[in-house]
Order: sequence, then C-alpha cells, then structure tokens
Amino acid sequence: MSSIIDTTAESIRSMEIRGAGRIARAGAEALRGFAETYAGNDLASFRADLKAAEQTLLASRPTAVSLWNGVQSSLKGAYKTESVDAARELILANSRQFCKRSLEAGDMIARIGAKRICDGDTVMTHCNSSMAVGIIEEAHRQGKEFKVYATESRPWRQGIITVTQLAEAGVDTTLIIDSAVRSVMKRTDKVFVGADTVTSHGALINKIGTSQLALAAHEARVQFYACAETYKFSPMTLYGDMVTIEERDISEVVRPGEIPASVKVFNPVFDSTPAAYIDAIITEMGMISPGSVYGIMVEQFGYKEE
Ligand code: RUB
Repeated sequence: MSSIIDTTAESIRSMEIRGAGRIARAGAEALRGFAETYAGNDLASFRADLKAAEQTLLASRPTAVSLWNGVQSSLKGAYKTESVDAARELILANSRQFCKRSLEAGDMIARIGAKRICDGDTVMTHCNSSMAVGIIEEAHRQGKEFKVYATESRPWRQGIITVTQLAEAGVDTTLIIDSAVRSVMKRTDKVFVGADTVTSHGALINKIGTSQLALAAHEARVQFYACAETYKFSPMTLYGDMVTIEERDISEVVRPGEIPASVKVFNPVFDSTPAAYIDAIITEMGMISPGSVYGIMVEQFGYKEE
C-alpha cells in the first residue's frame, strides 16, 4: 500500500486531521499523491491497488460522508480508463477540482452565513467547524459587533481550537462547558454548527451534543443554522441507508483505573438532529430548508436504486 494512503488514513483515524471538510480534502489529496507516485504500468494491478487505497481511506472514519464524496469525486471514471496514465491524469484533475470546489464552497458559505449575524447578536457554536468559524470570522471582518459562546466539546475539547481561532481573529469569545448550553441559550440569538453528514430527509449528523444545542435552541426560540457544503449531503441515505455513528475508544473519556472495571463507557462521537429543529442549512448554493435537501440530492446524484 502506498505510504501516503496509509499515512493519511492514520492521520484521519487519530484525528490529527479532523473536521468533515478537511478529511474530505485529505482523502482527495492522498489519492492524488497515490496516482502521482504510482510506479507500475499494468492496468489490472493499478486498479487493484487503487481499490485497496479507496477502501483504506474510507475505513478511516465512518460518519462524515464528505470523505466518501471527496474520494468518489476523485475516482470518477478512474476504473474505466484504458491505461494507467489516463487514470492518473483523471485522478489528478478530479482531485484538484474537488479541493478547489471545497474551498470555494467554504468561502461562499462564509459570505452567505455572515449576513445572518447582526450587530448586538450573541451567537453560539459547538465543537470546531471550519464552516461555522468561517461565517463568524467573516461577520467580524465586516465590522459587525457581536459575541460568541463556544462549547468545550468533551472529550476531545475541539472548543479550545474554536476559541483560539476566534480570539486570534479578534472576536469577543467566551468558552462554556457542554452542560452550560441550556442555561446560556437564554442569552443567545443564533446557533451556527457544522455538519458531518446531512441526510435525504434533512437530518443533521454532527458532533455529539449538537442535538442538545438544537433542542435547547428550539425551547428558547433561538435560530439554529447548520452550515454544510453540499458534498456533506449523503446519497446513500436516499436509498434508505442509515448513517454509521462512530464510537471511539473509552480512553478518550476516562483515564486507566479511574473508574471501577465493572463500569462500561459509551463514547459515541456524533449525533443526529432532526430536520424539525433546524431553521436553515447554509450551503454554497444558498440558504435552504432541510426539506429541500432531497431535491438537491436527486438533482446532484440522480435517483437510482442500488
Ligand atoms: C468535527 C465536527 C464538525 C464537522 C464540520 O468533529 O463535528 O462540526 O466535522 O466541520 P471531529 P467542518 O472533531 O470529530 O472531526 O465545518 O470543518 O467541515
């Protein structure tokens, strides 16, 4: 196996590379590296090695469909070429195009979402989403005056990354612990969170605890926005597939010997927020309702029972 594939898969698995957009681009870039450095000329061997690379990358983290879409976009047509060179050229072009579109989508989402932040607002965000942070930074760049509450996001504490990024950008930022969400929601106007996957019926799969923010926002009549490039829409959910919720090792939650050996630890790292709790999804195609995800998916992917 190509070392770039193994190294990237391991970096994604260990969360050295994390966040749904970043892992998608990392998957695409790894396939580019694989294609660029592939030495042989035998088409059958190339296809077998490419399949193994694809599977290694896809197995690295199970929940974010962005990774699947990044990998599949990069491989489009690559198993059907008549030579290794043709496949290589195709993968390089596909991968570059995916990464470019991914970054452009992020810029567009920042511009669209920033319009939703007004002077005097108090905004809440969860975990560390480059889309949500991008929107907040853009609104700040535009000179709007508002403040942000960011959750710690146990156990990985990605909230520390968020507050650092926002503070460096000059945003008025307050860190809160996850269990303060309902209490602080009373002084919040808008919530912006990222997405790992959006299903065909408009449910949002994102960092564990997102559904609690949504529930508290709903109770407090606070607007709740999911920020997602459309490559986070899951075509598999059109065909009825469930999204796999990743469970990670208990060592991320407790130290060895900290609790009695008989106690079990359950560590799911994503949860599902029903469409009914989402005011809008901010995409590069504009602000859409969760109910319109199905139509966009059918347009993008077509409907074909597999
Ligand atoms: C990160 C997380 C983010 C989404 C979107 O989880 O849930 O909200 O991935 O991120 P983890 P982005 O830290 O486990 O990867 O907007 O950057 O794509």
